[in-house]
Amino acid sequence: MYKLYGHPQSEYTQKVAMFLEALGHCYQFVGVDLDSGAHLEKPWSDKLWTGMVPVLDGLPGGIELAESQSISRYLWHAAVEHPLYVSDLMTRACADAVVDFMQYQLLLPLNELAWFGFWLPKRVVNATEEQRQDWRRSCERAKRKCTAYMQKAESTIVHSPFFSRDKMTYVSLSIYAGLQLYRCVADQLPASPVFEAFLVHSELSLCYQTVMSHMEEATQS
Ligand SMILES: N[C@@H](CCC(=O)N[C@@H](CS)C(=O)NCC(=O)O)C(=O)O
Repeated sequence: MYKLYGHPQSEYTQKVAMFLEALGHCYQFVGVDLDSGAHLEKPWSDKLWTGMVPVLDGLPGGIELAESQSISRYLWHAAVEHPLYVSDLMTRACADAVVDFMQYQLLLPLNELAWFGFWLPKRVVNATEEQRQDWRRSCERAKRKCTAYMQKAESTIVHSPFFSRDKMTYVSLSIYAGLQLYRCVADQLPASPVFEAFLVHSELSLCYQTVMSHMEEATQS
């Protein structure tokens, strides 16, 4: 059985959990406490060589695989019998290009905006004015980047032959969890009917809810 080391609020962990769920794998979720910094020290540091979650354990050869993109790709490529599987190398590369564009161009500033414009102000209630100014500057920078990439990302989603509104695909599964960040900061960005429609996709949202409750239950017990 697979073991997924991660954090329920980490969109990278959520993405891998969605792949495991959608592909019908049994897996045990192991919560890693990122807030205390324990993940950067032994024994966690031996397992999490990037210093980050997620990591998937239980792979052939005893490999513990890090990096959510690599894990998702591995699971996708290994799912030979599953309808999500695509054997053609060029088709895979084109789907990966869409996923990589979303991951590295849009989701990084979106993540930054969610962090400085949503999570930090909510969590750190007694922040100094100087800190708040720093956060605002980071938000402005991230907002400019997000706005520049959002239109491209929207047309990438809508026009990609690898994306479908009605069923799960490698592309839609790869970006769904990351785009949840948009929900947190939608009021700070141009309205995006494309992202909003995408986020109500019923199969994906059901899968998302299932993995979230699985991870939260495992974290509490
Ligand atoms: N490129 C990595 C990014 C993973 C990542 O940023 N994980 C965050 C949680 S969302 C983490 O573990 N942060 C801990 C830290 O930076 O100390 C991936 O795709 O897996």
